[in-house]
Amino acid sequence: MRDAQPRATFLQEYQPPAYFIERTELAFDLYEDYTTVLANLHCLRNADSTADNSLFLHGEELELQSLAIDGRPLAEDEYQISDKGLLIHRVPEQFELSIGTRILPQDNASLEGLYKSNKMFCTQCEAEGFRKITYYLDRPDVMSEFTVTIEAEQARYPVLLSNGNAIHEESLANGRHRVRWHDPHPKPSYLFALVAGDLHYIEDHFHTMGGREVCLRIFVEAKDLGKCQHAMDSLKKSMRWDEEVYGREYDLDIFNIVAVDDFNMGAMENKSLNIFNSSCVLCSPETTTDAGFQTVEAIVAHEYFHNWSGNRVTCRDWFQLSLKEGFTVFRDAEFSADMGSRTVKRVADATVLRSHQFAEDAGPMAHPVRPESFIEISNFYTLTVYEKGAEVVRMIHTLLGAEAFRRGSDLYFERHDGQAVTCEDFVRAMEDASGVDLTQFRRWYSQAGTPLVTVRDDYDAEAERYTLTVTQSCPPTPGQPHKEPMLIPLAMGLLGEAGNLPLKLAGQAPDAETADNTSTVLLLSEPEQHFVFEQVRERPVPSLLRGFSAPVRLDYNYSRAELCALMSRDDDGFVRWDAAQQLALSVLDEIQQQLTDGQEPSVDPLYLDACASLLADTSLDPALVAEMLRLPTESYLAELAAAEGADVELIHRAREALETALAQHAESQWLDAYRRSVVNAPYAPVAEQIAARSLRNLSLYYLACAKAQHIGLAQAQYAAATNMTDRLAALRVISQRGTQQQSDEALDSFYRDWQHDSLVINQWLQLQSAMPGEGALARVRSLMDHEAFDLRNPNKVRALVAGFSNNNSLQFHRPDGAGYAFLAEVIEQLNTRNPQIASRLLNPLTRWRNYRPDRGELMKAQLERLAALPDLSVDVYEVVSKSLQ
Ligand code: 0A1
Ligand code: ZN
Repeated sequence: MRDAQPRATFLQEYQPPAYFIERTELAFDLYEDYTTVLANLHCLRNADSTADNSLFLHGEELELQSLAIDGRPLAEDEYQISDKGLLIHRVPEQFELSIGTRILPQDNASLEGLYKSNKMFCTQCEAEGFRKITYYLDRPDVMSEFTVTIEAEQARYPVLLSNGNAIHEESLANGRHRVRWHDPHPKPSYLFALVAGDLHYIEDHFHTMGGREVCLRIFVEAKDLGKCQHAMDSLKKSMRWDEEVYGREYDLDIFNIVAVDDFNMGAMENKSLNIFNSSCVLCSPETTTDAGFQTVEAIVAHEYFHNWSGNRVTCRDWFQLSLKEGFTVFRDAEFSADMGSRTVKRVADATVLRSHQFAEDAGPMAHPVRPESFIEISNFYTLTVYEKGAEVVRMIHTLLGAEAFRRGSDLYFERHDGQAVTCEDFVRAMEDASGVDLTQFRRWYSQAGTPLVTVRDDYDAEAERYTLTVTQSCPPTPGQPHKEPMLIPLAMGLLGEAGNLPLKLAGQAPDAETADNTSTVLLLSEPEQHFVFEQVRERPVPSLLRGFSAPVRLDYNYSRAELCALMSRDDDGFVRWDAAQQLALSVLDEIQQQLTDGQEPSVDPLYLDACASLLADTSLDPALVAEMLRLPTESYLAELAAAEGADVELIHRAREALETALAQHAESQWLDAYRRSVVNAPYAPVAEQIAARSLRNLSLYYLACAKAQHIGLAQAQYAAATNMTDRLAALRVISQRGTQQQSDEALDSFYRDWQHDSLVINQWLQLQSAMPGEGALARVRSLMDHEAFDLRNPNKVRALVAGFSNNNSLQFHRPDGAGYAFLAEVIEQLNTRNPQIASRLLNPLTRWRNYRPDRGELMKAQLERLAALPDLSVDVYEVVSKSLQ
């Protein structure tokens, strides 16, 4: 057990800084066994502060070598050092503070601060990593103009980068060289970046709308130069899109991206020097799947968009994280929707939200989009802050309409350029620009939990009146036992026999904006409300939560026939997909009941026929068809069953039964879809091709479920594949559905072909982590000893370990608890080395209350074992202790 319990930080305790740092001059001397950092900080007392004249600077794992104010070295009794930082007892109103520190980046496995990845030096400072570089006011509301000098051995580190513009370069006599960078835009320390290495780059240019010529470079290791083009194309598209849709122009003459292999997250928006996890920037058709191409495009865009939503206007404190992340995720989602298929993107986002964010909202780590307290901020880079935060911005967009939303965004950037602000400032700008009152809406920022919207209806045939009764509630979450009603935009329509019906809401003029008047947005603000539609000539099927207009659970008692109607005929793509999902869930429920009663499962032919005709309908978008026919995952089904205690075996058996029935019932349609969706053109990551491959590869999977002999199709596809999407899809089918021998042969041959490419091998690891059968855990354990695995590399840990615990439900939840023990072992190994990754791995164990007591207790036992570790990191402590409360 830890000696002292880590303390929480509270939003309510926010105090403005007592000092500002107007200018920051840093000098780095990089060596193989240590690095020295000399910081000259030009400090100024904050005239508004009532604090005393002491100065506390954050600092961790630093060796102080010198300390002076205005050139005068401080005596030992003038300051005090702790494991959290440096306290100087008395400082003047305005002064230059010089601090010399020594750090050990080569030993830094936490990947926060300055560290080494392969042979290069790089940094990660968000959220609180800068304090591992030097003593500093490491908080986002202290913004400073940075000048950075980097000195290193020229042969090993020919490229030396930091933020802004290079203003000086010189070779030194001793084989070393020096480069100085200046960033004219004041920024908080979390946006500082430094890179030193033997890097190569591709270069391009962008003409901004204001006539500026920007030099764009992507820096990578020499072997990866051929994999940068898609990221460069994505960057240029993002820059243009931000100009066209938000009127935002880039503000420097250079924009650099660097790829590093060891990185805790996807990428980081450091001013003009974005650092990327190599998995989120490198791609080529031979090595990267369609999903990989889409990820690169989305993350390049996300980081670029942060230049305005995050950097020019940043966060006052870390409780406001969603100010930049929610808004930026909304921006990148809209960008992706514009670049590809809007409906498919919406379905993908809704799936993540429902299967993972709703679970977070219902679990022990539940927190509002703007949390009120945290122990370790790294634990709050969550789906709630990012994805639900984006949904909150999307709802503002829906409530205001596109034009007023854009006025709000313009006002926000104009009012707050160069400032560190709050979510409240964002909402106020939206209100001021639109005149829409968002008072009640603000609860989305402060209340945790997923609202439940229940809809009941009544049709009066004689009066041709259709009434919807809508109630809302929100379950209690830790620290929030009681919730107030939210303002929820519920987009909807009514489906009749011949299509969607025109809407006439009692007491309201027809909606002028929708030409055909078949869609509207109901505003839910009360615990219960009635909406009356008039001149409804037939009993309609309500088409609810169109476009997933709010991050809520929806409850309406659809019959299966009604779901089939929505699935095949509704105007809204999202509702069609959702109906298919609801139908599958209802059929799965029935199968579970049959299995529980000891019966042979029999699948409702209504469902099977609906799927078969969907598959046969060539007028539909194949990507949407594929998404509609993909069954919910076992972990999502377990979340849904949480209230009664999920039974993993039952869920697995039911899902397998449905998969087999669907495969066999529609075998000829699957075969037909497989044959007709072949792409003959050269590979391109464009919506049309991606859609075809998606349906084709799903068909291949179902065919293999239908009959063992169809493995031959997968083997043929594997042998003939010219891109990684088709190759990996075939390998997945062979490894999951083939015989042991077929599977071993294919996996071995894949390894032989791709062992030189670490990112490809990560996909191979991930695929194996999800392989079925009782040997799964032993396979994962032995892969941890494989030459291709490296515990220091977060991508490999995610692929193999998180891949197993998240995607291999049945084997992770083995009855003997060995899956849980394995995960806890890995967490223990990473606890002190890389606390952020250790803490993220805990996620599946935090759900222990969702399972039957036999499994739940075994999961809990592992959390208790971790809680008792002597050197528990703050990151792991927070998640473990909250999970056990
Ligand atoms: N701001 C980055 C995400 C990020 C957060 C923390 C990191 O290290 C702990 C790294 C990156 C983004 O939203 O892309
Ligand atoms: Zn971000």
